[in-house]
Order: sequence, then C-alpha cells, then structure tokens
Amino acid sequence: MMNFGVSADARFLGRIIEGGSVNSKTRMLVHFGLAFALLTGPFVSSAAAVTGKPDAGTSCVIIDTDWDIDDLMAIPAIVANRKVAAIVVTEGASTPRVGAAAVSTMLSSPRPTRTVPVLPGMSSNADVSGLTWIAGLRESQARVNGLLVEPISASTSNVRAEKLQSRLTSLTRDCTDIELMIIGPFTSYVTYAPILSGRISRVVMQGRPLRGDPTTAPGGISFNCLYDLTSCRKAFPTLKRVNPYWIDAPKEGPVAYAPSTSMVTSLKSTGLPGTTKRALMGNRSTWDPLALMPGSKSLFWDQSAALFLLNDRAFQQVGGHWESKLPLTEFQNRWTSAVNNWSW
Ligand SMILES: [Ca+2]
Repeated sequence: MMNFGVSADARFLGRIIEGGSVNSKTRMLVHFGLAFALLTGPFVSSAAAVTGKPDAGTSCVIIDTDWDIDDLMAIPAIVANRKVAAIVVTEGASTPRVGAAAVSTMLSSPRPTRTVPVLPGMSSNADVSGLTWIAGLRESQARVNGLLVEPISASTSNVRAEKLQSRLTSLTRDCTDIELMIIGPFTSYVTYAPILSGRISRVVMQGRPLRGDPTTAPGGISFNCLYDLTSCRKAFPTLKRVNPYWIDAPKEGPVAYAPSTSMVTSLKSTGLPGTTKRALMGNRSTWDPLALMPGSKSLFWDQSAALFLLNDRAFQQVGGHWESKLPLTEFQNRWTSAVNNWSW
C-alpha cells in the first residue's frame, strides 16, 4: 500500500476534476443504442467476431491503459490504424473492471460485433486517499467522459493473474511480434510480460524512465511509476531488454502542448471518430484548456505515446525520453487524422 500524499507527479498536483452529481435514478442512456449487456457481460467478444484478432504471422499491438482522459484520446488513434490484439486496463486513474467496461463501451459503438478485446488487468490496491482528484476522475471516466449520463458500475474484485495470462496467451497466439504501448502503471505488465517473452519488438511508454533521465527533476517520478512503484521497479530492468521508448509531452514553450476544441470537432461524426467526439465534447472540463476546472491540467501525455507508436520520426530524444518535435497545431491535426482513419 502506498500513500501518495504530496509526492504525486506534478501532472496531477492540484488537479480538480468535476465530481459530477448523477441522479442514481436516472436511466442510463447510451448513445446510439449500445446494448446494456456490453456493460455487464464479458468484455471479450468471441474471437471470430473480433476485428483485432491477428492474422497468422502478423504484427500486433497491445495497449496497457489506466483509462484516464488522455488514454481516451490515445486509444482510438491506435485502434484506427493498427491491429490491436488486446487492451488491458490496469489500476491507476481508473479501476480495472469499470475501466475495461468503459473502454469496451466506447470501442463497441456503433458496431458491437466488431470490437477489440478489452481485458480487466491487475490491481495494486493502492491507497489513493491522498489523491483528492481521483474519485471525480474515476466517475467521469466511468461515464466515458461525456458519453454516458450515468457511470458504469462493476465489481471491484481483483483479477487473478492466471486469468489475465490465460486470456492474453489466447489473444496473442498468432502474433509473431508485439508492440506494447503502456500508458498506465506497470502492475499488469509484470504479470503478463513472461507470456509475451521473445515476441515484444518495442515498448512505447508514457512518462520518463525511473532512473537515468537528466531532464527529470530529483524526485520527479512519473505518475505511472509512482502509482505502483513496486511494479515499476520490478519492470524497469526487464524493460531495458525489450527496446523501450519513454514518451512525454513537451513541457516548454509559450503555449501548453495540449488538446484543442477544434481538433475534436474536426473528427468525423460517425463510427469510432464520432463516438470519440461525442465522449469528449460531452464534458470539456476534463481536457479542453478553454474549459478546464481551475487547477486542472491537460497536456498531450498518452496521446504522445500513441502518435510516437504510429510515426516516431515526428519525435526527438530529450534526455532519457522522447518528445514530439511538431508544432502544436500539426500535432493536433495528426491526432485528428489518425482517429479519422478508422474504417472498420
Ligand atoms: Ca494513462
């Protein structure tokens, strides 16, 4: 157990997320008629119906997320452009089972039978009492930000390691090489890494390395490490052997390297781009610099990891990590284009 207290990553210091009062009697409205069963049933579709099912001898991507608001923007960019074998939701900004249901809800609209497998991952059961912002964030993320009017509820029981390993083994059995994008804590990674042994071609992670980055201020541990430091410390030496890239948002410059309203309104109105647009525009207080709650912060954190995975030539090494070298508007345009490339 950990208490984050005042040592939380600067990214989250002072962060205030709208708590959002929800009438418990309000009937859950799911945009475009998503089946309620999606919220309560298994999160993995039958293999035959899964678009993300890899072909024999193919390259696969696994996304390991803690379902924060920047994860919500990063995931569609990858899903629209790569064959995603599985998405694992690890405890962090969200809890695994609620987060998995929320990710599944977003990706299942409007084609529930052609979605990507989403697995609840591992819990660290961290003490989050010092993170005053997290309850509000978890509630808004359980509503897929602004997509649902009532938060998804799900069991809080821990997922068994053997269950996660078994499911990932099955979902990746035809993957000859795997790119792993970790945009959450490392709690699940240390559990499933052994079953991916020898097939990981690259690991793209949000944040900065635990050690060895001269641009990191002393004690400035990235949130994904800090949330479950034990797992991060365990993962760190093994990550060095699997072609690791740490990605962070540029922190310098006159204007925050952040999302804009126009890059979201430029998304198509149908399919996954449309769902993403409705989710984001339904609640701008969590991400839009023009609408953020006082004290909140929004930068291109996980979105940077996603665009790096799609095109690393747009990035440059800074200390021990990589940052976008694109002008802000170009980065925003590339995110919109990446999500709008969705076709299935
Ligand atoms: Ca994240």
